[in-house]
Amino acid sequence: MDYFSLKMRASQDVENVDGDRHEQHISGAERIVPQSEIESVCIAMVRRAMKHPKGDPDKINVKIERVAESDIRILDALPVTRVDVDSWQEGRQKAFDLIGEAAAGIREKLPELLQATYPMRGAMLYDIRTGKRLEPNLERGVRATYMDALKSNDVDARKEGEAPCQNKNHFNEAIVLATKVANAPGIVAELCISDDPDYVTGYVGSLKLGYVRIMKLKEMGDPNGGRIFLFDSSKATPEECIEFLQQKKVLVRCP
Ligand code: WAQ
Ligand code: MG
Repeated sequence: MDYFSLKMRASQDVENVDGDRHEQHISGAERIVPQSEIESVCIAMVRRAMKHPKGDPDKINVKIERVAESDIRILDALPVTRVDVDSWQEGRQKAFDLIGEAAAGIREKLPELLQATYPMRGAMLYDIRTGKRLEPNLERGVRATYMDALKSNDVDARKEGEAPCQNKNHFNEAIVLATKVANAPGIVAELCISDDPDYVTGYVGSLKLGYVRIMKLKEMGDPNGGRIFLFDSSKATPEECIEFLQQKKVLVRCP
């Protein structure tokens, strides 16, 4: 049976000080579902776009692509653990410590790298061997795409009468992304902090550590967040890694 990838992007037309108009991203979502679910998922995506707290969209794009089942890789979700902390400062120390174990010598560099991700829409891809950034576009970063939870559209996975995708579930979306990223060639660890001002929980992820939720990684109200994918160029080429992140179709089996 074939599947279909659905991707939604919503944007607003904004005018800058020079009078130039451009599209500003407000929301996005993606799914990989059987044919029978295309319509309902499409409706849920449009609904999500229309109700986004960042404002009303001027343009909504929904792209639907057939995906051969033989091109889909099924991965087990990273095992989840949770670290409670008293403050976001303590949370960051814990996160940096964990990543320091995964990649020697990186710990001191993390605060500065993290800062550099704040304006980016994608993730930083950082080579721990050379200390170089590997994103083809440094402003945008690398984006992981073509992934979903296996059967996340099951009726029992959502409330009665509520379509999936309507409201963002940070954890469900993050475990899928983190699992894909951890399995990418050459990736040794990921650090993630949401850019949503009222979502302060983040995580460190890797095949070794699993998905470690750190309950406070920033101050409530802080709009800054970002992702760092730590890569080891002695294990794979950047091209292989980026190809996997951007092209490989992945379904994540969640417990
Ligand atoms: N690929 C790469 N980077 C991305 C992607 C993607 N598909 N989507 C977002 N980013 C980057 C981007 O720079 C964002 O600013 C940053 O990550 C944060 O994204 O267990 O909500 O979507 O409860 O705000 C973690 C859940 C939620 C923790 C993370 O991230 C938990 C979250 P956001
Ligand atoms: Mg966000």
